[in-house]
Amino acid sequence: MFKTFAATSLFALSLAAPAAASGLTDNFDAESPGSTILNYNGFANFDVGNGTVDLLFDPNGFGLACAGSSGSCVDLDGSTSDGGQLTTKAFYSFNAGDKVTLSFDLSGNMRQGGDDGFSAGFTFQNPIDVLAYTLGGGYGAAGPFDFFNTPSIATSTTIGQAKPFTTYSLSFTAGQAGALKAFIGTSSNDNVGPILDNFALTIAAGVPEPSQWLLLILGFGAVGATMRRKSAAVRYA
Ligand SMILES: [Ca+2]
Ligand SMILES: [Ca+2]
Ligand SMILES: [Ca+2]
Repeated sequence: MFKTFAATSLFALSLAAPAAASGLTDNFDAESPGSTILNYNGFANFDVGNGTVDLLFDPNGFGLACAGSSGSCVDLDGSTSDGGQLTTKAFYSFNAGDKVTLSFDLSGNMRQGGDDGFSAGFTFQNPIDVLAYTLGGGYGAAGPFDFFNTPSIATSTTIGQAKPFTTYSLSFTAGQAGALKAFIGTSSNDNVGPILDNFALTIAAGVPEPSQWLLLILGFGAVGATMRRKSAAVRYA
């Protein structure tokens, strides 16, 4: 019996072992290099939904800059008076305790029409507990906040029309294993939206807190107790 319990514990521990960081980084520079394409929908790593977006190459005829004043970037409000949203094509897996971070560079629209709303966050394949949800960078510091059994989490705010490229970040610790897609979109509907560059989704193995280890150990104990009961039932049947 003890051997079985020890083997179960080792198996569970191996599942909890740190894994290499995963995720997606995309600076959009490989999207049709050299081209500015209105209502672009050929992204390697993103689906476009809720409206349209424009691919911008720097330099372009509109005088719009990408981050670093070179390469390509995205006007989140395309040219159909219906601002769009980029969502990762793939689901990205995470384990319980992993730290998930989404960061991106965003500038104001640099044209007219005033400030623009934008929303960024995550949708989950199945609802999970989101722990220590924290905002940083251009959002200002906020959090940590916990959300339980949630199918998605997002933060919506506005960006000033003339605000230069600023790095925004959202992060949380996963309460359970699962998979997610990350997204960012705008509520701007005048063809003149915030400009996105340097999207980065990072999933890094977390170091369990002492309280989490206690739960893990109690979990193993429960598994052992269940197995002992089962074997006793077999023994006396
Ligand atoms: Ca770029
Ligand atoms: Ca546009
Ligand atoms: Ca706008």
